[in-house]
Amino acid sequence: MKIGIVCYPTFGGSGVVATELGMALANKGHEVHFITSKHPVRLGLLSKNIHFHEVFVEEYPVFHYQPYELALSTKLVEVVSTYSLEILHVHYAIPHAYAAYMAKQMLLKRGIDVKVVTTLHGTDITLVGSHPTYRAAVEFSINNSDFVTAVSNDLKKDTLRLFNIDVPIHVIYNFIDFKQYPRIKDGDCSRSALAADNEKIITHVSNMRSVKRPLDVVEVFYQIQKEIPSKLLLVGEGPEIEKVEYRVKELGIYEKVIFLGNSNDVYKVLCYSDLFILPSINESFGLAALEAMAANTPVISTNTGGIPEVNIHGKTGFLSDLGNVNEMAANAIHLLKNEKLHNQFKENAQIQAREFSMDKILPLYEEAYRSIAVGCC
Ligand code: GMT
Repeated sequence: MKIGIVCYPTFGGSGVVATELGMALANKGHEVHFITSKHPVRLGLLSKNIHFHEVFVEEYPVFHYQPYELALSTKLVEVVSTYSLEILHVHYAIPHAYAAYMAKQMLLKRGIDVKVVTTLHGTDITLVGSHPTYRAAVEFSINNSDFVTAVSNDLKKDTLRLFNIDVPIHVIYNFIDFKQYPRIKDGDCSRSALAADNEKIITHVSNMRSVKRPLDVVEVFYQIQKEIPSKLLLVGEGPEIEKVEYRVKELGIYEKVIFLGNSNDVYKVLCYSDLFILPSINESFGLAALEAMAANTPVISTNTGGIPEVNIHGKTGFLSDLGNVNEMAANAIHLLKNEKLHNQFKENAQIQAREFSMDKILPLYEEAYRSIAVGCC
């Protein structure tokens, strides 16, 4: 099939999922066109089936805000008609689903019926989308998509609670490409560069926004390192990082915390890790936790949003109420001190992650595309 993918090209989970999905579809022989404001960070172009189209917004002094949606919908019209795309798969409702709707209407006037698939990722519903500033437009774009997916049952529930939705929402979980993980085992995992043999490595990966509660990560680690020699690896950049640095210095643990910034090699970092911490206020899914589990890393997390659909309490990690850093630390220490239990959790984590392997999830998207394609059924 010929598929257009629209997403945020940055390090956010929705962009990562969209990019991995597009690359996997291209590997299966589909023609995939990425239509984004910048080259997506995880996108490799080494496939004859992958095309990239940049959405360019002309700066003009009259505009207080540059009209990205207009530029995007114009670009969508151009790409769909030039390459005869059958499907536009937009990730993140704002403004992508809205721009796709506009493009669809313009294309219909030209006799072209492109089908729009909207995937809801979380913050587009729970944090931003339901705000009165955007609510009507988000609701309208969801209701006028040809196929709507949400990345967890919890996000589907939130969407139905926050909006008046009159179309079915199909849950298609996020996925992981296990082909990336064997590479680690081929001798790439030299943890000695980061920690001594007797030290445990605790990891947190996020965009360091307040919804991720990176300060809770520091509080949990502070308690862990008092009991167990350990290092904390922080991967990602974002607005909370300065506060995190300040707190780490204040607690006198600066030499035990390694700030790695943004990374494309998350899977390498995860192969060093003994434990992953995800104390978020909310996660529609928690892709970072899944990536950790795929690399045999148990997860200490909150029990919010869709996280319990991924991280299983007492099996692949432990879940606690939001902000209960004492319990999170106690669970982490319990696991790290008990080698047999820790090894069991590591194994369980990988087994559970395999439920979300790309081989299982990709056909669900292909099935969705086929079910709405023009001429289908
Ligand atoms: O979590 C973020 O800050 C980024 C955000 C995004 O849209 O890129 O992530 C959301 O989508 C991910 C991929 O589907 C999910 O794994 C994250 O849980 C979700 N984030 C939230 O719900 C806060």
